[in-house]
Amino acid sequence: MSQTVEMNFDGLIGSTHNYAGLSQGNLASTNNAKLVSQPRRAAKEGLAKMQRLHQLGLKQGILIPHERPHIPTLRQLGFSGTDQAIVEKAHKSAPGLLAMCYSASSMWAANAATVSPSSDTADGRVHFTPANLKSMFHRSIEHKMTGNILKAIFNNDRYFSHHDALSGGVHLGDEGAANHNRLCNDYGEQGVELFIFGKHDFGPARTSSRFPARQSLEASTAIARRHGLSADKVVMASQSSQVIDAGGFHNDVVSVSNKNVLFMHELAFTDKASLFKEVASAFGEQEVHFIQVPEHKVSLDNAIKSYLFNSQLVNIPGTDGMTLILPMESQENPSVHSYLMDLIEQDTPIKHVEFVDVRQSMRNGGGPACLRLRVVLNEQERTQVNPSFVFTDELFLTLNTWVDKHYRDELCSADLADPTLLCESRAALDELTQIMKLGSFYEFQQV
Ligand code: SUG
Repeated sequence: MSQTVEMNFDGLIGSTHNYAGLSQGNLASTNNAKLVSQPRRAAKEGLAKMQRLHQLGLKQGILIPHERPHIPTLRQLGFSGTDQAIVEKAHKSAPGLLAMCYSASSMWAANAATVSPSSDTADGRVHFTPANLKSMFHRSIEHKMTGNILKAIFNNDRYFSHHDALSGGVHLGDEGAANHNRLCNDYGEQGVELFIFGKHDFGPARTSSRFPARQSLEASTAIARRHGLSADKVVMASQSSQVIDAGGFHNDVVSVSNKNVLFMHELAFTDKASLFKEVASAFGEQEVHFIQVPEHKVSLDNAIKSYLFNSQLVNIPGTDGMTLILPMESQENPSVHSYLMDLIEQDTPIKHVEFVDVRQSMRNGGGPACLRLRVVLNEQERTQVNPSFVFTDELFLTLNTWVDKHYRDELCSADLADPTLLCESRAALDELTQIMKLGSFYEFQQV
């Protein structure tokens, strides 16, 4: 039995979780703009998902929320005075900007970074590139803190290599692991890294463009290069414009992989035939399974509404076959549910389904897979992971109590004007750094 496993690091949902309608092309985000959010419930749903996967015997970790509202961004954009005064002034003159600085969007850990396991990289270290997330302002302010968190968790240069987010002006948009799948026979063996892009920076423009494409080919190529991946083990595939224009703003809304399985909607990629050929050739002798969901069984529309593919495809220890961990919305969608019931009876590696409730995140377009960052680690590398970020039953209880103490039941857009929300958010994070034994980690603690 291989001792190399996939560890999932989930984003702990921050206390300012709200619906601001910030992401054009993400239908849930725009359709639910200004809805009243429930931060306490959101954080507890996220913790319950982590606890479930932990109970199932999977290795689970946690990423901490970023400080929000992010006052340094507002200061940089010309607001001055006390932190409370800045919130009040920004609310009056630039409420949209304030909402962006309040977003708890770092919860979607699949967008935190691209990670290449040590068995794929030239120097035998695990490589991390935080995503620059430059296509959405509210997300573009995440990468520095994300990098700091990853360095705090994987704090040993001998095993881990941390890159800065890609720069490149308006070019090189990178959204991290949400557009990255890895196929392998066994986690510990060299795998094929599949990067999916929605646009060319320095090539032909997209022909149709109802919604923006976020990931560029040039960004994906740069990451493959910096991570030292072998050229014959990298596949670049184009996400179909039809998917992006239907609301599939990241590839993890239309495909998910685990080991030698790629589970996907039949319309997910621009050129499926080439993709299959390239992956099979990079994969070598071994078998690779492409499980395609046909449009006549589950329409793209239903796939995007239900987040069928934004699921975690996992191997649960002691269970034969793979398990799909799906959002409740997939259980409630008749065509998706009936497809799933049929799927597990077929001759494919997917044998089980399980549904989790992450509705608060779903309303902003974030399903189970968005909430997690996959990090493949061998036994030695796991000994180097900062234990504060490893999920345990005890941490589950501690964080539930912490959420109960600090999070509001509800938040509406008018609440963002209330400077006491800033104080509450900081009090929560201050205590969190004590729980996680991080010292003065956040910028507000360092002034
Ligand atoms: O970037 N939503 C996120 C959802 C990210 C989902 N991640 C993956 N598919 N991997 C986004 O669009 C909405 C925030 C708001 O509207 O308040 C938001 O940022």
